[in-house]
Amino acid sequence: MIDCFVVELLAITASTFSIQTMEAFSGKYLASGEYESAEWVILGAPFDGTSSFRPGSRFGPMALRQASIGLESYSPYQGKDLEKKQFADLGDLEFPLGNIEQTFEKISGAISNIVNNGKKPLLLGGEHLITFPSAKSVLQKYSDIHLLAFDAHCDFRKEYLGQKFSHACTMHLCSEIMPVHLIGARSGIAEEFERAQEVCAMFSPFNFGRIEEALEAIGKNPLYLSIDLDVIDPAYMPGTGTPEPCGISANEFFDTLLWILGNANVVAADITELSPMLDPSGASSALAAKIAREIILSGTSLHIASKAK
Ligand SMILES: [Mn+2]
Repeated sequence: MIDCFVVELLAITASTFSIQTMEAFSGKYLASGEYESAEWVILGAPFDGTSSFRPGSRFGPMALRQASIGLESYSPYQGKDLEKKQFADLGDLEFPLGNIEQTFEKISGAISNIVNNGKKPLLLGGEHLITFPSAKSVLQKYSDIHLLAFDAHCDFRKEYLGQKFSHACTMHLCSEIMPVHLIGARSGIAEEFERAQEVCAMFSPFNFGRIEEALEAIGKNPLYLSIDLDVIDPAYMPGTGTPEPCGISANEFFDTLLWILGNANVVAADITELSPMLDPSGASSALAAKIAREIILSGTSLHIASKAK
């Protein structure tokens, strides 16, 4: 039986997009699938309220879905097809603009419902701050959860511009409640790097040098996978609010993502910081949609023996 939470979200989806638009998306992400049988559940969190440089990630979830029109449902990487996979898209949450506390409550309520129904949430940002209320809710269900985060930025400030709840504090907030493995950070103030080194269960700055170590430490514990898209070099991912040069390539990221999906017990994930209006070519949204496809297709039956080189 569909609970009130789902009905509310579907109502938001239906009222936000015309029938014609929804049909145009059919077969891909938006409003697709049935909640009851879904393993992965997509949910949009269009929040960019603390973005300090270039806002716009609130348009990320819809751009990712729109890019999925041009995406094949079949993944040659995993040998699986979305059409044979049980997943659902619940549309976007609706936030009270400017109210972080209520935004957190909405995210927490929705994510708690999804995990308590035995499903895996895939939250689409929005800015990276949405990871905190989401991961905190997943922690209520999985007390031994680890967070593996990809991000060009440390996000290890205790406060930023007078705010404790800021995108620049996300990893600091998460590290206070669960083991954090931070991969790819190459920007931050000295104190952030020091704290990340000291506090993180695993800190692999600049690249994926210590990713295998991280996976070993995580083992079969439940894993929350958080992908801030700016970890990928802006040459491949220009559509993001705070681009940070000297990142990893899209291929490197993709290989590592597939390896993680095949070898870790991923129970929740998010994809954040897609700011589509900063990349009119659509390439950034296409990459985000492709990443989402691989996450949705992952599951217990997937097996990749070794990391692709
Ligand atoms: Mn970032």
